[in-house]
Amino acid sequence: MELLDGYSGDSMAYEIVFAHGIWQVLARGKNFIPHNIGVYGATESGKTTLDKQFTTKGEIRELGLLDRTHHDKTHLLSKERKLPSATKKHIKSEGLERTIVSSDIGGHVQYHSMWLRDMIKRKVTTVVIVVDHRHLIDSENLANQTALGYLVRALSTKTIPKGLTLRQRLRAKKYAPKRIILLANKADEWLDEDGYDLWDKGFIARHSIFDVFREDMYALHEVHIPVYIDAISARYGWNVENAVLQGMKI
Ligand SMILES: Nc1nc2c(ncn2[C@@H]2O[C@H](COP(=O)(O)OP(=O)(O)OP(=O)(O)O)[C@@H](O)[C@H]2O)c(=O)[nH]1
Ligand SMILES: [Mg+2]
Repeated sequence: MELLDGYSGDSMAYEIVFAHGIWQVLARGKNFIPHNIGVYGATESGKTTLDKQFTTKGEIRELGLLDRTHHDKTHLLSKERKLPSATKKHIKSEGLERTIVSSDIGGHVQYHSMWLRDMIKRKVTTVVIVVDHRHLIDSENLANQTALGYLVRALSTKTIPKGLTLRQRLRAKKYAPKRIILLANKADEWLDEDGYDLWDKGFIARHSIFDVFREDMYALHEVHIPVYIDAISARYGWNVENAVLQGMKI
């Protein structure tokens, strides 16, 4: 049957299928464009465990004292530390997928300025901050708040860390990540049934684990950086890829 001048129904259907195929290849191709993400947080919050989970899915062995992440000085007399190289990982969940590029930096206080250097050098667009529940166990343990507070102050005041080239310093003045994803890790330890109900309904941000971070989250909104909040268990691979992929949508 002739539908339009020179077009048979068959050839039109063929072209639609062909165009759809190309569209699908292009759409899927976008998922393989590398996104620079930066993963930061206090020591022992679970950043290396998360890095391992991104790399090879499944239960990650318990990491001990010798597994804490440390960085050598650039040379003997220097105060500066060598940044580790970033690696590519492909993450997928519920029809979403992305290729992310991240490095694993330690959380001890002496490494905090490396977070900024890493962010600016690699032009990180998504900052993932990993916290855990230590402040719920001991309200005097402020390590999570110190880590988030450091980043929030640095981003609000456009702090320029040492160890950047002139070009990177100029870039640093305009730099801001597009979004922050705040992940409360070790959910297998602190998320009870009521907490799970909150999470299931999409209201995990109301959980008391996030209360100590609220002022800092509002400060980020003031400088127009949106914050996505979620709970994960990096060790057991619960909600890890989904949380990051959902966070990357804001
Ligand atoms: N229960 C539980 N433990 C976890 C989870 N994620 C990490 N851990 C444990 O938390 C401890 C710290 O994990 P790491 O991944 O080494 O922490 P880190 O943030 O890399 O620490 P630094 O390298 O010092 O910055 C280890 O004993 C991990 O096994 C989790 O989801 N659940
Ligand atoms: Mg580590």
